[in-house]
Amino acid sequence: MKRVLSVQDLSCVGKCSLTVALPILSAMGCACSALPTAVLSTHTAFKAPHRHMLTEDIAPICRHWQSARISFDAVTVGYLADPKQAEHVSDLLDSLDTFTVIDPVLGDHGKLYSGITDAHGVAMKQLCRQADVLLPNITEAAFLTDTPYREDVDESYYVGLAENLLTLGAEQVILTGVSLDREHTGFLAMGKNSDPFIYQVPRIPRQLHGTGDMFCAVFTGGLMAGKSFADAATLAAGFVERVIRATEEVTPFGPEFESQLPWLWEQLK
Ligand code: PXL
Repeated sequence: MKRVLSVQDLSCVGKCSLTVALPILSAMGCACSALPTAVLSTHTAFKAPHRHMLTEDIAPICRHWQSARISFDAVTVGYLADPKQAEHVSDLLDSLDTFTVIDPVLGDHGKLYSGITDAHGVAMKQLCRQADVLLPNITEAAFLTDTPYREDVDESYYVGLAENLLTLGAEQVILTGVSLDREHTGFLAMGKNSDPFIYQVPRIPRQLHGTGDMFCAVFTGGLMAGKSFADAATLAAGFVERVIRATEEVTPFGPEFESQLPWLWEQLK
């Protein structure tokens, strides 16, 4: 069984981060281990959550894993609660030396999430060097590459973002939230040595939290199940589309992804 480590927050209420990575990766047949970067009473779409940072726990956890010779087939990194965490996670990635997917969680829809500072962005930029696959949305890509955030753009804007992201050091980039017209959305994938690949699905005009975290988990689970890079990414886009369709009510409690887990398992047969 493939073993995946998920490094991101545990938001007690509101589906995102670990509360989606754990069930999705389990449903895809992976053993998912967790390194919570912080415990939040809710994700940041609710007002003023209580936050308990686990910044000082990352290094001792990592030391114990080293002494116990614990290793993983892949690591995914998502929301970090303060800039200092990026340094500890960087050391962790060095010591694990395994396939790494980084979703540089900073913001969405042209705005940074509450609590995310410029210093945080700078620290995240440094960390991106260690990604085999970097998985930002457009807001994050624009922030990381000092590019103005724009909507209603053409393919060249997205390709420009991906090219600039690749100069940060990652091997491959998957840019999510790529829309070539108002009726579609999807992703653009590009590697240091590969041409851009754009995949579009019908756009359902609803803004739901946590769908980027779902994309990351499904993509990683797909790769672990032996799918190609492109197939894992299109599976992730298909899953997110199904989740949005299945969600009857848009609330901060999050998208109804649970009903789609059996479909995900079916896709791996
Ligand atoms: O889904 C990204 C995310 C992760 N973690 C926390 C968040 C968000 C988005 O709002 O608030 C705590």
